[in-house]
Amino acid sequence: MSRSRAFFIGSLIGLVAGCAMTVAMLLLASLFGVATPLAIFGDRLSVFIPADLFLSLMGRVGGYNHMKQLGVGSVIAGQILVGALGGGLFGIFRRDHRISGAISAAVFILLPLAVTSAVLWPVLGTGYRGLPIDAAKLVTIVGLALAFLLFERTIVGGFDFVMSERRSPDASPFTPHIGRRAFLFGGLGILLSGAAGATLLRKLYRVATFSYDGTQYKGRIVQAITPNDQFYCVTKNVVDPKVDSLLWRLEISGLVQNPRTYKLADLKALTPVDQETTIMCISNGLDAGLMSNALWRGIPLATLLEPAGPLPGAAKVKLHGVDNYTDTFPFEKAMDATTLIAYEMNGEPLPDRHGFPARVLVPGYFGEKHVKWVTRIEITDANAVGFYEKQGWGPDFIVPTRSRFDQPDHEARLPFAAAANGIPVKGVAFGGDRGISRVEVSFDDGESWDDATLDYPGTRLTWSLWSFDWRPDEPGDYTLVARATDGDGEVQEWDEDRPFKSGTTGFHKIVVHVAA
Ligand SMILES: Nc1nc2c(c(=O)[nH]1)N[C@H]1C(S)=C(S)[C@@H](COP(=O)(O)O)O[C@H]1N2
Ligand SMILES: [Mo]
Repeated sequence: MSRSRAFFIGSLIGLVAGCAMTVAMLLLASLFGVATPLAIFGDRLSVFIPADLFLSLMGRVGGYNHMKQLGVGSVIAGQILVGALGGGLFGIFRRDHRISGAISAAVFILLPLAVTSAVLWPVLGTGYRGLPIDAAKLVTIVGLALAFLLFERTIVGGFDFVMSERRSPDASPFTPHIGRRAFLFGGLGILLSGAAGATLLRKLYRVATFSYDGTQYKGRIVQAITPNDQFYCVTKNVVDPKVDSLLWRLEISGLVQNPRTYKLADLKALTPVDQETTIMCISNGLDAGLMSNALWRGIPLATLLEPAGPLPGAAKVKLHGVDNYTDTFPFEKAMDATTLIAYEMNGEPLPDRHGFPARVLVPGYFGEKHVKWVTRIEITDANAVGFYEKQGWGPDFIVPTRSRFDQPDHEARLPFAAAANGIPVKGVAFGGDRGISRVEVSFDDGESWDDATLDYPGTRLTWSLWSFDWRPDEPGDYTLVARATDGDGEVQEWDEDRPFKSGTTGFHKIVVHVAA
């Protein structure tokens, strides 16, 4: 058999093996929530992509959801391609050499296991059923080993099948028989794994985050408390964790005298606090709805940190989600009475997509810091950085004061006749953990201002809902601007020097046409 033919047949077998391995990974993910390279390779990679490039890539592929799909698709294509290449090289080698089981196991199981584990090391402790990080790490490695074992067995078995049963012992290995068998193996293998893979992918697609990642809450529907199923949602994941609360633990570790692990029941046995808190994503545009408010129940983080006995040098806390998401904030903020581990949202257990069984709430900071599915709180020195921080978001994560119109719509046309009865103008204003003391509205692009009514003043930790009964004197095109003042008396402003990576500042403006 020629080298090129050996390579070709080997690639075909490798292709089948790569497909089989991918199916195994999909099966592990969908049945047991095991982390596989399909999901975590993207996590590992994305921290190396600077925020600006990340945003421009995202724009080019048509949004975060498309980028995630592209990511998973590329990993699948990549690993099948590498499989085919490995099979091809194996084919050339096998043409002239006998290959023992030990060698094929070393090359096709141990080597890829070592390389993959090393490359993915920081994200191996991911588990979508909520296993503690160290256990999840072990499970991920076992999952990888199983997938590579299947790959190796398929390659070895494939070659045995294709090369077996030669008609006569001294017939040239060039027989058309090998070609037929290779064709049969390849065709059937790709068909079967393709069908299984497609079924599993469809199943995973249905539970994937594509349908809800980026959900906004804005406009006329806005109420003081956002219903759980309308609460804005942002996740880095393709498939979000669905945590089994019996497997789940919360670890307090790092620079502490007494590391401790809590079960959900332990947390619920502590005295809870109820706290209304508004959260907003750092990427929320001035007119956008990546902001919501809920009544949360949980326990102050300090009640867990104090008994742990923080050691000198404790400067930050680093939070880890079961999805390998991480973020940090100052230790001092962690000890603030309003920083909570929340397990209820508007009187119900946290919905899965909002972090069941527990998430952190750290009022005043952007949504990034409110880690969902939190499983480890590590007390660290000042150098620790989180997932989005590595991408270059920040350095400032404190929410600047802002306000938004929810009514009327931008570019709305309203009859002047109706204006006599008043045109309702409504919106929200948010001042991080400083509250809102005043909202003003301008109808002449900021020349003059009128005080709006705070219909729902909220608390220092929440947004305020405001309104104004607008009675324009004459028809015309009006530019409306809103401006909030926070609870400390600081007026909302446009900070020219603030990098977009620290969240945008400025004023929401809408144009309204009052027609004669
Ligand atoms: N574990 C984990 N926590 C996370 C995220 C995530 O992807 N994984 N996303 C963060 C981001 S970017 C935001 S804006 C908020 C959104 O919280 P919500 O979906 O409950 O509104 O969660 C933060 N916490
Ligand atoms: Mo976010």
